[in-house]
Amino acid sequence: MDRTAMRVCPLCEATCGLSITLVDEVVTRVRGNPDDVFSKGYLCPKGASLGRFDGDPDRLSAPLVRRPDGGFDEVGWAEAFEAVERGLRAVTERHGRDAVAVYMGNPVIHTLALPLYLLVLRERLGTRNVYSSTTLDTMPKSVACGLMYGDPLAFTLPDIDRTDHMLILGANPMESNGSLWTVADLPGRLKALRARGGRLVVVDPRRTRTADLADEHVPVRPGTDALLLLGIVHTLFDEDLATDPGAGFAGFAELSGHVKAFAAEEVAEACGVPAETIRRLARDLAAAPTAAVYGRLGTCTTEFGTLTSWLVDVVNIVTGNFDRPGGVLFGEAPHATRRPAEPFRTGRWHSRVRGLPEVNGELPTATLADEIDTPGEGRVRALLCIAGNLVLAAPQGERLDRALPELDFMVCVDPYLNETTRHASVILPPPSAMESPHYDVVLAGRSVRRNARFSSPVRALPPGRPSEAEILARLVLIASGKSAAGDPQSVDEALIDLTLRAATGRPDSPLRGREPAELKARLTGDNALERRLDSMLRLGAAGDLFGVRPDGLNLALLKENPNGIDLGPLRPRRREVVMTASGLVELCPAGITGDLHRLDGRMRDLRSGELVLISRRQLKSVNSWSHNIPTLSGGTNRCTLEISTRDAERLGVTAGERVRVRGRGGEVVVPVEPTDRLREGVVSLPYGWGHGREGSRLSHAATQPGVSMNAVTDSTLVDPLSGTAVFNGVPVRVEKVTEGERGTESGKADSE
Ligand SMILES: Nc1nc2c(c(=O)[nH]1)N[C@H]1C(S)=C(S)[C@@H](COP(=O)(O)OP(=O)(O)OC[C@H]3O[C@@H](n4cnc5c(=O)[nH]c(N)nc54)[C@H](O)[C@@H]3O)O[C@H]1N2
Ligand SMILES: Nc1nc2c(c(=O)[nH]1)N[C@H]1C(S)=C(S)[C@@H](COP(=O)(O)OP(=O)(O)OC[C@H]3O[C@@H](n4cnc5c(=O)[nH]c(N)nc54)[C@H](O)[C@@H]3O)O[C@H]1N2
Ligand code: SF4
Ligand SMILES: [Mo]
Repeated sequence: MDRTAMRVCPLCEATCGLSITLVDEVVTRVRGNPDDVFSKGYLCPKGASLGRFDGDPDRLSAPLVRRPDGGFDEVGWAEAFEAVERGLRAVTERHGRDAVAVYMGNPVIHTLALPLYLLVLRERLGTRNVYSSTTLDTMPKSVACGLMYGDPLAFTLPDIDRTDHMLILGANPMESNGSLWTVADLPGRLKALRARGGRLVVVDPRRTRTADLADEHVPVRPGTDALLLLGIVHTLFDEDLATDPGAGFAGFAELSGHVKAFAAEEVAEACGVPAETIRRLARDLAAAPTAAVYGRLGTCTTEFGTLTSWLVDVVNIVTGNFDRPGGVLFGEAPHATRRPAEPFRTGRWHSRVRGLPEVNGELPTATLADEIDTPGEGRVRALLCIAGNLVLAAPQGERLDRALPELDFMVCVDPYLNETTRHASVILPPPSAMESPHYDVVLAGRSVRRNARFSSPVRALPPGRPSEAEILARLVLIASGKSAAGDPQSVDEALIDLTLRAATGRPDSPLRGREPAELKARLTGDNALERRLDSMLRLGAAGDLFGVRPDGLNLALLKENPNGIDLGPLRPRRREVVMTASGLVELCPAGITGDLHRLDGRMRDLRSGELVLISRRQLKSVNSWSHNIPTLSGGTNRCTLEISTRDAERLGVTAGERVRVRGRGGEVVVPVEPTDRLREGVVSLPYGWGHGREGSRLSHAATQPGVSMNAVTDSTLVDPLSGTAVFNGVPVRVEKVTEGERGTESGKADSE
């Protein structure tokens, strides 16, 4: 029987609404849903292949438990949870709670269940060893927002539909579809900006597809954007173009002092960008009626990630484009409630081996291998890896590949037996996205338009198969010292009670004095998780407050509107958002400006002639876990080292010939692809390859394994303020592989 269902795509941050056709419960077709209030029919090749992800025969359908001889047995769910309970308990009893580490990967933000349970899971585990892909990605921006606005999650989003001028640094939204910025059809919206006479400028060492679309492409030297932005701020002051943001802001006068040493003429050589260009970029920003500056991975995952993220918003502020339509605006999730103000600070504890500071309750993933393979008191003995592929994603992943087998116990919540999960003691596979309800708990707050969309499961769960929510709830039970066989819904029930008691108890609450039990009885949803979502929606910024605001949101209303509900454009709301100790936007937090001397030192010490490696993302890849989907691999989606034509000539290599790329973390052998898209001195590898490892079960990916970029990266290189790994601007040596040497693509890690 044919039927069609609506579901929001879980594959990237654009959150496109999809229309999914099923024949006899098999997904046969995926199209953009033209009636979706947010994405209006847009989809990309990955979304169109969602049915292939769903039907991938390599997806695990039952839990796997490691046998003493090293192989895996398929077991029943009860048995798998018992194994987890035993394994984790043995480690905490012998070594204490900090001996259990948890790592949370990128797909967390693309599910409903994971963000809603991970906070409690972390709390119940009671460990300081919390790691996530955030320190491989967005943490510099969080530190900047935490120190400037008091909230590490108060991200500023370019108002793409209303701006006159966009300056993009280190992002390639034409292929990534945007990040820390939920915008469906970003390619179309960037084109619309140009069509209405707006200007697009892209700063990137590589001429990307986004740069192709731009009015101007500035091929900066990798890792020097902070200098370029300082040159811009200096110009704004120097040419009297900087706008004092006035009341509500601290540090404007101080700012001009901090940028003194960074005149465009001073930074030009280090950035590889002429001073006149830097000055013009500043003048253009100041002259535009509205403008928005945006930086992403190429600015975050560099040695100066936090400084750069800070400067992006500094430029937005001093050009008068902060918190205003056409400039940058804070996101606003409909379910969000204002969080209690406690001053943001980092370094409340430090990592054992390298002494790196905690940020937002997490330690840097770049130091997880140290914590596992360095003997001594406090060593990590067990790992819960949830939706993460550490071996391919973390810097110097090959060292983790060697360290993970040293653990006493490792649990993975993951649909695949892949490069990382092959080291697990137990793998708990979540069901397909098609069998999971969806609401974008995290991404709704990063969306360019306020909207609320709920997707019911497209297809029912197979009998006996636990939802991802149930898997997580049972892990929470185990972490709470209870039996995994207990009632998983009790976890949600307890959280609902807590929320409702708080909401009815606060003196300023519109629900003050109401009975929590009465409110609880009004919640709807097919299970406890859905009822918990209903409570969040009702109490949130756009909620119905259990009838106090009758036109507000609740889950039942979202279910009646499968195309979603649009709540309008973003609005200026600095006064609601900012919760620094001073109550002001801090333009010059000491925790950030204190790092300027390090940058100043680097500016004077840039070695030219050294090749540096940057990462690239491919339109048809989803990080490390989509290469098993035949429709998304092959063609242009290959693992090659891009190198500038001049550098290729110098090394005497031509297209397809193999080179050895050697970094501090190790080396790989990979075919080259000479291109005029790259700045001289820069080479680029795609991230997420390196499949075909013994013990993994990714049959198609193994036919085109590629090499892992993170076999080359260096885990000791981090942005010290946020602990974020450096994936862009990694020093490497490249040499032609001589005849007679093994010519196959391969990765090898240095033995340390
Ligand atoms: N060299 C280099 N390294 C990088 C980057 C780079 O640009 N260059 N980028 C970094 C960035 S931005 C990120 S976000 C990280 C990503 O780091 P990770 O999140 O660790 O890696 P992913 O490749 O996204 O792997 C996701 C894992 O989740 C599983 N998965 C998929 N869907 C689900 C689901 O619904 N539930 C569960 N439980 N599991 C699921 C997949 O099978 C896979 O094992 O990598 C970082 N690493
Ligand atoms: N198709 C596809 N889409 C994705 C993903 C995917 O794997 N595939 N992954 C998702 C994830 S997890 C994320 S975090 C986002 C990332 O989203 P983006 O940040 O938009 O994606 P990237 O391709 O990593 O873009 C980084 C850009 O920075 C450039 N760059 C490198 N070094 C520097 C530098 O020093 N300075 C400057 N100015 N530029 C530099 C690179 O050339 C590259 O073009 O994409 C998401 N969307
Ligand atoms: S752009 Fe992102 S959300 Fe939209 S269809 Fe493609 S992968 Fe899915
Ligand atoms: Mo990411």
